Amino acid sequence: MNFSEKLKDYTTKINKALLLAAEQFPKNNIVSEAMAYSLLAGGKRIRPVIAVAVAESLGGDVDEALCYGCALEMIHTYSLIHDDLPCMDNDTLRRGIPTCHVKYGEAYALLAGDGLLTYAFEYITKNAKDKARAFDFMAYLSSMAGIGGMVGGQTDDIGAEKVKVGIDALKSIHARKTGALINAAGAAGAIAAGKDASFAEGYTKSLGMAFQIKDDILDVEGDAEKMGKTLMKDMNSEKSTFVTLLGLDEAKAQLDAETKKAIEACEIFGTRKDFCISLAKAMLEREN
Ligand code: GRG
Repeated sequence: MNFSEKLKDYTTKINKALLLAAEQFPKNNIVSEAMAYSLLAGGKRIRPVIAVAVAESLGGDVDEALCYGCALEMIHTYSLIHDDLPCMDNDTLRRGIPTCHVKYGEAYALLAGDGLLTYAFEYITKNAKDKARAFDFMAYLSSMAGIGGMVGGQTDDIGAEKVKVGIDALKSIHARKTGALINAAGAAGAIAAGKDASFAEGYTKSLGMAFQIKDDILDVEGDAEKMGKTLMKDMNSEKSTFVTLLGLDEAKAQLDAETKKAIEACEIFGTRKDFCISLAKAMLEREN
């Protein structure tokens, strides 16, 4: 299979597993419906893809990585639902459809986020085969998703609104807000292959930074329809981004540099490094 076929194969498996998971949410419950609405709305599934790709590249248990990756996608989806709320970014479009609070109202959207965050851990405890490894993953995942990771990054991101922050502060914010869950994706694959949680961090830290720089570039240069969300929000709100701080050309140069670092880090995958290299290149060229 070439890269595109393999990527499609991975995303098909991930989407099937997420559909099965959503079918297990309690029936006749409006918040279950809102959780499934956002979880199954599409999205690139990049975090579970990294999880299964890292596991396979390390000769690990791909099904176990898929289980961890689906939990990660639930946490990612919760963060998007909460990020879109009126008290945060107040967005009306996500993954090409109305945001969760536009469709279900603010209170149910808040609960849908809470429900997905909690269900992620319930899902692992119900579906993981190796409880010791699952515990290690949940320990790492909770540290990456919480106040020391994504929530802390989001907190500092809010604090940095309307204030010009330096490039190091911006990188620190995004290493946590966006990068932490990408690290958790790498950890999912590494743990499913019997390695330490931090084994693939060299790869995922650069991948996460590249992902965020590209996101800032797409906010300026992207196609709103392909992105499935409103663009130019950061530019119009005078928020510090890689593009506002560095300019478009330097942001693109840093994107190239981080992608190169991610590719170099793929040596840890030995002879099975090709997919992870192609994934880093695909993220550089992505249009959504
Ligand atoms: C509310 C605790 C809390 C955290 C929110 C993830 C996040 C933190 C905010 C999202 C805002 C944002 C646009 C971040 C930039 C990078 C990013 C995470 C983009 C969205 O992820 P994709 O591109 O989305 O993987 P899809 O829809 O493809 O899954």
